[in-house]
Amino acid sequence: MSGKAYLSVSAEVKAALAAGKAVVALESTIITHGMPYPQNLEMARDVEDVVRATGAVPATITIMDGRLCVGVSGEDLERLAQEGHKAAKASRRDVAALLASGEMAGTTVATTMQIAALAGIKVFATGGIGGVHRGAEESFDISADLEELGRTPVAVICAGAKSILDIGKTLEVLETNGVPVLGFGTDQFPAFWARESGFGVDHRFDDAEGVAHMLAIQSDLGMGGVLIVNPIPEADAWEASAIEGFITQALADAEAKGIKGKAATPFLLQRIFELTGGKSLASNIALVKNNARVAGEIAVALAERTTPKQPAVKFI
Ligand code: PSU
Ligand code: MN
Repeated sequence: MSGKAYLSVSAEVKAALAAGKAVVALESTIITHGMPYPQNLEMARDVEDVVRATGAVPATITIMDGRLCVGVSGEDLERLAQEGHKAAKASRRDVAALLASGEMAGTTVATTMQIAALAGIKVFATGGIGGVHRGAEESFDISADLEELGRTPVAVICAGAKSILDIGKTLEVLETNGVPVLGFGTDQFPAFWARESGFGVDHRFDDAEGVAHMLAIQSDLGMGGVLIVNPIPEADAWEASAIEGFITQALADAEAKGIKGKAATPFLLQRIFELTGGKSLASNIALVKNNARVAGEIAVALAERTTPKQPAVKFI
């Protein structure tokens, strides 16, 4: 039996994949652990609409009822959003155990990539990736997202990484894992709420067609994932210095409470939400939508490269 036996792909996503149409995978840890209810549900629905507006089909990915779900119904999305932190947070190591128990889970970037690849989806939009945590030289806390990007052939569109992480070390590990980092209309690696981090990207692309061309070559070479970083829209961005104080405070609170491991990222996100009086959430939602739009455009450009619009001429 192959891993595909555990997939439940929605009729809409199945039809789009069979026809070679554009599909964009969306993760669900951002729903369960990244934002509070009901904003998480509203965000999940809006992001699907943004993908549709580009002509691509959204495929929200989750683990539920012992299945790897690709494309979830409105009802299931509601269940997941309401469950919030009570749902599991599924990293790569958790997948088999969660399929065995039937527990509901939000899938992280790593796990969403794994499931997307199994379903044949090549493009995935999220908010920010996990990375190397500050102080990782002591804690060894490096997100499984970085390893997955090295091995799984899915393009991930994000707004960079939060500066709750050590961005310099995160970029070093991405390089070690052979992950190309493409700036979408930028030379800078963005820091999630801030458009700039002081670190550069490996290569810059200014349009979706250019990215699709690169992705097609990456795929021909049989290589792994690609990270495409898309800065938060200017209107919703923060100055790095304005958010740094909240980040330092959140990190100090995590340390004082002894929060570690898989609880670290959700705790820090929640704490920054509280410290900014909820303002960080509005920016977070804006950047996810912006990534969904760019991912949709890239998926459409990729589908146009690989699927001829006219049926091929037959020689008789
Ligand atoms: N960063 C965010 N928001 C998120 C996450 C990261 O700004 O919701 C989630 C993503 O699902 C990511 C995961 O894959 O946290 C990383 O968790 P960890 O650091 O435990 O690997
Ligand atoms: Mn971790």
